[in-house]
Amino acid sequence: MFLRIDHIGIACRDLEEQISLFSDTFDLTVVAREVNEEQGVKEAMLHISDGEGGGSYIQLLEPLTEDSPVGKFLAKRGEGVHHVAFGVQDVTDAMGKISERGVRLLDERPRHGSMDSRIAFLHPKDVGGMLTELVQAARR
Ligand code: V0V
Ligand code: CO
Repeated sequence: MFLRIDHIGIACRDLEEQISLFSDTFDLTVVAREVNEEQGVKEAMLHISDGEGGGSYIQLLEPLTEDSPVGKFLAKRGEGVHHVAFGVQDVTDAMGKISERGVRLLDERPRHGSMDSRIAFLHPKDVGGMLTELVQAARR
């Protein structure tokens, strides 16, 4: 079902500071930046490699508000890994299959994600405590 790891999402308090840390330490390049109001984040994608159906990235996330998903996560757990996102061929298809297997979807339909992807989240309590995202990358 999964093509690759699309990205690891990392919650941070200061996006610019974290971009400097990751790009300087690991020689990574920022390939996209976006404010996603629906998800309550300001984010940056740092490219790692290219794979089947799309690339792999580190996604750095700064919350827009304290009561957004990343804002609440920072208050509860502090900075660190927030979610793991898997690349899929067809996000609607994957959502259907996964939900039939008893995992709760946090989204009823795909949402807009980074770099024009289509995304959906799975409940962390049903996936071993890991907030899981499905990503259908935009066609290149
Ligand atoms: C919360 N929990 C987590 C978690 N966030 N567990 C693992 N990883 C996380 N990131 C746990 C939390 O500790 C609670 O467990 C339980 O889930 C319920 O959490 P809560 O604090 O009561 O509830 P909320 O209101 O914080 O909601 C948590 C969920 C929410 C996961 C439902 O954050 C959500 O809907 N997330 C999906 C959207 C999202 O995260 N967007 C930002 C990334 P205990 O304490 O009861 O045991 S946007 C993005 O990635 C984009 C745009 C992209 O990739 O393109
Ligand atoms: Co993400």
